[in-house]
Amino acid sequence: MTSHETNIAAPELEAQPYSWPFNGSFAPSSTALILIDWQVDFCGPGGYVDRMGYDLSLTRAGLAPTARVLEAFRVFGGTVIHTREGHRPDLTDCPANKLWRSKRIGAGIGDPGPAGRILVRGEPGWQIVPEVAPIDGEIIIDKPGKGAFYATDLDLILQNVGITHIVLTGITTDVCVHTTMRDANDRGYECLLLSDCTGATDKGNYEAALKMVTMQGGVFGAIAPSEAFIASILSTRVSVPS
Ligand code: C5J
Repeated sequence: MTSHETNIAAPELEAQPYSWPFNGSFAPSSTALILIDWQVDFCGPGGYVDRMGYDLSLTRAGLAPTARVLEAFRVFGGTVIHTREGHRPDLTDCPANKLWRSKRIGAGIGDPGPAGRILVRGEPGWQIVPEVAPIDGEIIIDKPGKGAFYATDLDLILQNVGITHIVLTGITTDVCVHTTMRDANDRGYECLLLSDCTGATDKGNYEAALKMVTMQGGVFGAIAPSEAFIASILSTRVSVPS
């Protein structure tokens, strides 16, 4: 007996404030795992978040659980999408107010730093950290803003692939993850945020961001620990005669 990949739908899992997904199951063919901005700039030494003086252990906290989810999800066979926040080297895609604010806090976008030019595409700080690096065939979305839909082809890709369910991980919970989740929810995607696979530059903001999702019966979707998600997708693994 050997194990084979299948397109068997995974069963609903325990989540807050409702068992996710609303329609009882989710299939590999229609589910995307989105890994938001796991870049050196947001969780590595010398990057943007580090330069702003925030505690990197908060944004790195979800990295190991996310690596486990990614491994299991690759076996499940769903669509994996990575995002990267960053700007063109000439900064023509960086709004003046975003640039001004970054300089004001001592981490100017485009300024040189230990991880190269801050938040600039192609620089060491802009790279995705090795623990969750993309592999061949996975989709990468480069975005100039906080939300992954703004000024990108993410929605077009999701529609073309036939995605209806989105599972989110990434950093930071209260900024790029929330903006993306809210936008995805408005577009009708059924969203789940994995609570231990995300982090913010402030613990209170992380907790509040999770709580916000669960208000009004799940105003943006649901949250669940990665353990419950992994158990659900691994339950689809069947042994069949080779
Ligand atoms: C921020 C992000 N926090 N990836 N970006 O500026 O959340």
